[in-house]
Amino acid sequence: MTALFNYKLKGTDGLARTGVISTPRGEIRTPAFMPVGTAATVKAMMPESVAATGADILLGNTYHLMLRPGAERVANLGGLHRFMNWQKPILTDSGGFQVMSLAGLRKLTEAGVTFRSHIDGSKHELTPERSMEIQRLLGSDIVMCFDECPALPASDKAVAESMQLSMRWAARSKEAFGDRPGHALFGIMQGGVAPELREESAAALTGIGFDGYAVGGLAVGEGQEAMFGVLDYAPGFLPEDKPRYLMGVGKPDDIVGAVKRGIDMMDCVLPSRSGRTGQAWTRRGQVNIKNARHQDDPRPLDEACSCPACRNYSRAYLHHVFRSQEMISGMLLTWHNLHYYQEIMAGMRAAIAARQFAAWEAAFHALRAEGDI
Ligand code: PRF
Ligand code: ZN
Repeated sequence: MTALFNYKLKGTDGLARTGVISTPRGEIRTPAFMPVGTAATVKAMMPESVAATGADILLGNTYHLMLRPGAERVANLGGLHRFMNWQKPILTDSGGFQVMSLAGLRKLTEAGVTFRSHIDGSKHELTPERSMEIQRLLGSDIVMCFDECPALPASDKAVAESMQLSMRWAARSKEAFGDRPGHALFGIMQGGVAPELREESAAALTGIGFDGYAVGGLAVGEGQEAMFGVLDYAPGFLPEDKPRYLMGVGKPDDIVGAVKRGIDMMDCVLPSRSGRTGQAWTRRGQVNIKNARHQDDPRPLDEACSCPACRNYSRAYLHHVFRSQEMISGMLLTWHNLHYYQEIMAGMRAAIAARQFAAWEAAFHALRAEGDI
């Protein structure tokens, strides 16, 4: 009998991997990019449109949903999938990272973290146990351990102590999660840019045993070179037969570099957030639709893109609706950006399966080097 949740590695090319995660809510083709649906919506997108871009899974946030509308309320309304009308898998982040970046007046102890809501200043507590309970109430398919992530640069001592606290929280998360067939729990590696701390963290997590493993604590100010430096060795500390998730990454070239180094899953607000601020990501790099050079341009954003923004609208129109602050501006650019990100993922999956990743990567970089013309 195959487990309700499992990962099957289908092919490799160098360190890059392609595979499939099977869940009761459907399959996740890896490498996978997860659009961010923080507040039970991928902003400016209907769920069916998100699916049309090729996304197999969304990310939701414990922190935001516990504050508004509240996890118990979502549970009473039938869970997050039903609440937001997204029936495919959902991965939820555990809240600690968002508390540290968004909440006011934080207090961190061995037990967990108390904080004030960034929305109304009300007081709340998150612990590994409460985070597991919230993610269960939401009905999350992939639950993340409750962890802590220091901003970099930080002293070696601070990074080590924070990592060790996260490992104690990982053990408590596993205990509180219990046995939930069809639902997965992922551990989160910490340890900053120190190889020995990354190795210690990976050993602690694999000792506890998880359904998948995240690389946390990156893309927090260290820069791409340092991040790739960690990704040159960190995935190698993790089991080959489980998915590896790089949290909160990133730009298209970050994603390609991460997959090249053995990462299977990623999430980032960038394609959706920048779509709402007039930034488009294309095969030829970044395009700022605000720029006056687009105002008379009848061409699409990207002539090779099959998304609705590129099939049906000119750069001149996209420029006009951005300048006029029309809602359709964020809708079209978000759709395009998410479509482009999913095209990158599909391209990498096919290239890895065909053992053509190096050629695919060279073409990816060559077109970007030409720039937007
Ligand atoms: N931990 C958790 N969520 C995260 C991160 C982390 O380290 C990051 C770091 N890039 C983004 N989101 N739980
Ligand atoms: Zn497009």
